[in-house]
Amino acid sequence: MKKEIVKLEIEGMMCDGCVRTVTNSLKDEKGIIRQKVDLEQANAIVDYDADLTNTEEIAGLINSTGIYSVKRILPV
Ligand SMILES: [Cu+2]
Repeated sequence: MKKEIVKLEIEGMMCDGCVRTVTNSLKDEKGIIRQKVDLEQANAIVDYDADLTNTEEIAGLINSTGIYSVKRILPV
């Protein structure tokens, strides 16, 4: 296990329901350890196991909602 943290800037979140949808897109997915989705900051901080996933895959989970899109992937 190789724990890393990434910040993803997300476009399209308008309310707590959006936060829930984004959270659910990440929760319990392969390699995701913890996710904190913030409406005000329009981002998600994700702890992940770099042995199991990567930042592109994590962004893909959010983009696959079809509603929200990741604008930037930043190291934390
Ligand atoms: Cu919403």
